Amino acid sequence: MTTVLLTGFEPFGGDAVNPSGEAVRRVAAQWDGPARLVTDVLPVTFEGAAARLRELLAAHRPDVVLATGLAGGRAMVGVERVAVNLLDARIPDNAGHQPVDVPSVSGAPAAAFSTVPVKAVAAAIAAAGIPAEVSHSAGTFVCNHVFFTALHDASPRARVGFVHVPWSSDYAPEGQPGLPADAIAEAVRLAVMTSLEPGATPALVGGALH
Ligand code: PCA
Repeated sequence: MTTVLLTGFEPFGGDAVNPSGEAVRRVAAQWDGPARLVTDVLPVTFEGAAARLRELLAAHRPDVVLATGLAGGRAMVGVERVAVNLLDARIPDNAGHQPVDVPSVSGAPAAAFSTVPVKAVAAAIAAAGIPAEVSHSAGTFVCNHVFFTALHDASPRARVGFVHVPWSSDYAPEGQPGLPADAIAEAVRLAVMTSLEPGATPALVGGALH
């Protein structure tokens, strides 16, 4: 049977909740999809998150790995296209570590592309009425580290993707964009379902001018 590993993150940066972790819990509670779903909520620490991810990959040998995290300030769900081999932390992680300009995985290439069909995933989420886009930067913090680690360490036959979500409306700071928590969970569920479908990413017009 096909196995999906779906992860979110614990809160960080002073937030009370992390909508990615909440969404993963909701998807797990309601899951009736066509695959075995393994979920976990990762610590927002460079060392701890990567170590936990590697444990999960070894224990479950997933066919699809979809990691999710919060991108506070974004208005849309962002289906990340590329992970860079770089840690450059603007704030300390939850263990107080703040790596600056070091590789995510020493000796690995500079970057790696998502292996889920990113345009199909963004289109499926948008078709459900939830704002979504393909994003070309997952940042240089713990999310990008987990994404790069997953692409590097998962089985070569696995599909690996990362989805950044906005703050949930209930917890968005004053004046900041947010989406309802149920819409975020539905976006994550649709990302899993679309990643399970066979086929390459469709050549939909997209891209970014800047
Ligand atoms: N967002 C952070 C780390 C954890 C999370 O949810 C990031 O984008 O790197």
